[in-house]
Amino acid sequence: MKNQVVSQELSDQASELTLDVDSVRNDFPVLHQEVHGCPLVYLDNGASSQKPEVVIQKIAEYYSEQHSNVHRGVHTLSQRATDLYEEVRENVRSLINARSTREIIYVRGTTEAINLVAFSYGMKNMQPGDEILITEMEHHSNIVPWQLLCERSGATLKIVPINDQGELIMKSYEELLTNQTKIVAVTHVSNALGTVNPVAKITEMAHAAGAVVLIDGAQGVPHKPIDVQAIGCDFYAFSGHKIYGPTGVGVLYGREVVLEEMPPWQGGGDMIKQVRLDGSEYNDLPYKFEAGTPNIAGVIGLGTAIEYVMELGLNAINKHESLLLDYALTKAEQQSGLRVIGSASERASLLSFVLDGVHPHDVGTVLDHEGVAVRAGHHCAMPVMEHFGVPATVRASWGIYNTYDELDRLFEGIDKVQELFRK
Ligand code: C6P
Repeated sequence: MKNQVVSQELSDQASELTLDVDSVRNDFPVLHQEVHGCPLVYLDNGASSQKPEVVIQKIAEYYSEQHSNVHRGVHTLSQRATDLYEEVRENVRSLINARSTREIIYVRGTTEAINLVAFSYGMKNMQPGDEILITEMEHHSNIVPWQLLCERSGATLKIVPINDQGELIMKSYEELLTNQTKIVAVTHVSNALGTVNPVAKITEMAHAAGAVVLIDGAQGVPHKPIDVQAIGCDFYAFSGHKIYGPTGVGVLYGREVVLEEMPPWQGGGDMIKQVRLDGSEYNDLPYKFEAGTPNIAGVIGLGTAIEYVMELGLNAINKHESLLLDYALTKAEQQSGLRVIGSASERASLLSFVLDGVHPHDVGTVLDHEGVAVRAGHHCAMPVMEHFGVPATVRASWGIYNTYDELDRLFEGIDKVQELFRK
């Protein structure tokens, strides 16, 4: 009997770690098309992932049958829309293991989430002499809002450098972290290098120095289980469109005690309890930070996307994508004239590279003619490009529906590029 129980547990674990990729692919209509006469290989998931039929249908159903504004009407449709919209907060809470749905704020995406923190928390708490610590591997969305905050508050921006593997230099982090540091903002996973940062350790050290911590989770949430309580961070930001949900919607998680002390960022409908001409009383969390008519359809679509990935299992997704990473790295090593940019010991599901003598944009264009979609450019991470002395890289980034065969197609495409530019 005991053996039976043990083997059931093992088989549960095994099934949790297996993705039925063929079946997943069938869920995504956009994948089944040709580009330039070749079957599409979509390897630009870091920029935005594709949407499963259930998400597309949910949004169509919402607009066909349930649409109205939320929190504003006593009529049936408004109540239905409000219920659907509010139920998603629980999906998000459970996805990232927040304590309460009061800690889940709907925003337009990661960029808006970071700006909200910079201008609400930042403008209230930052003064000349205070410091904000970010890293050299940040996306522009986690650089520019802090630069703007520094300009407006007189605070100073400090940068934790990276090494040539594309890892944070933790010794420098330790040295730069002082009692003047008030905010630490760091990416969970680098979109340009794939580096996975030790965010729990970073948070623990920042808290010991008295700073609050924002984690940019844009490239974290789609690829691995996230537990904001285990990380201990004060804020965690992510975008719906990278986790198989719609564009124009995202989430800011904030610790309730921190959010409570923050002033509203934008004013308007829904974020108030009482408005008088001589002053207003603000709404409770999370509505205090949700001014105006929100992206209702987007939130509802995001809820379905979250159900979809949670059903597949984030551990299974992570395992699948790690196997593809191992495969891609082995192929990259065998490809002469290819230099991988970033070789951190902990990496997520992307390969950033340059080819000798060929501009990344040309690589991207030739690959597109082979039906392979990758991103070529600075990936909104110009300081990373500067560190590695390249103007741009080619980035192949994969997700739940990508296969070994597709990585083969990528490398066949790279062979073609090299042949073409050798002549
Ligand atoms: N990176 C990429 O191709 P938005 O645009 O708000 O959804 O996400 C911004 C953002 C913030 N942080 C990181 C680490 C990101 O990767 C992104 C988006 C895309 O890499 C588009 S530039």
